[in-house]
Amino acid sequence: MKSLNIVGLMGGLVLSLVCASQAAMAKGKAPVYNVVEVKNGGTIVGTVKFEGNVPKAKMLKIDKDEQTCGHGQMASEELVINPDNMGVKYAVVSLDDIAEGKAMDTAPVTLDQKGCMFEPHVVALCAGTEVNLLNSDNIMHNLHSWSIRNPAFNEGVSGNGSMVKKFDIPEMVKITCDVHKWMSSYLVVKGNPYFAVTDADGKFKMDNVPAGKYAISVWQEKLGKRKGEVTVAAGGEAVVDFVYAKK
Ligand SMILES: [Cu+2]
Repeated sequence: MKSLNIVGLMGGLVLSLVCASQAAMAKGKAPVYNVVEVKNGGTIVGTVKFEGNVPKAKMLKIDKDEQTCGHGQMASEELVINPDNMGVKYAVVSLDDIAEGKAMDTAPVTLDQKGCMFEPHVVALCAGTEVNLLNSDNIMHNLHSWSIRNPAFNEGVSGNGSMVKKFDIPEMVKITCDVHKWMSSYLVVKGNPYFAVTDADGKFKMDNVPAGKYAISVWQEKLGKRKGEVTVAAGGEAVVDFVYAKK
């Protein structure tokens, strides 16, 4: 899984992507990020797509609290590919090495437990953001954070209850419900505000990016990480299309 496809050019912007293997990726700490006034920033738009036959969705076996959770099976959201355009949903695209730019958005975000699934399946947020962890069901759920850098927790949450947790350190945090083993989600905590989660068509957008050349990467829980580069012109729009190619 090495190849990374390119990419369109728009507005005279030069854009290139490089290949990188997962093994070669350094796992260093997030660099220091400085907030500055961004004048005439650019935009990065693009898609994350899958190449090859769309795999059948993994089915989750529902065997508990069936009155609320439903009977039988539900499709896992660990890999959601749109068969119409091959877009990959819930991939996180980010500029992890950017040194300065727009302010961090730390408005609270929400992760719900609804119908015995986490909603949404992936939430990306700036470090320092509070997460409203909701239970919209009328049964007990649990919130188990598999965090290492942020304080871990493993707490029950009663029917229609909620709790608030703050994540101060960049980290990828898997969240599970230990009552219902099929339930999982990811909170992706970032050290700068330049990230986006792809939509159901695999599309993403980042705005107010200072002109410059940046490393850009995408992560998806089943497909892994891919790296590229992007050059953003002042006031311009750069297009980056990631493709998870067949092995
Ligand atoms: Cu649960």
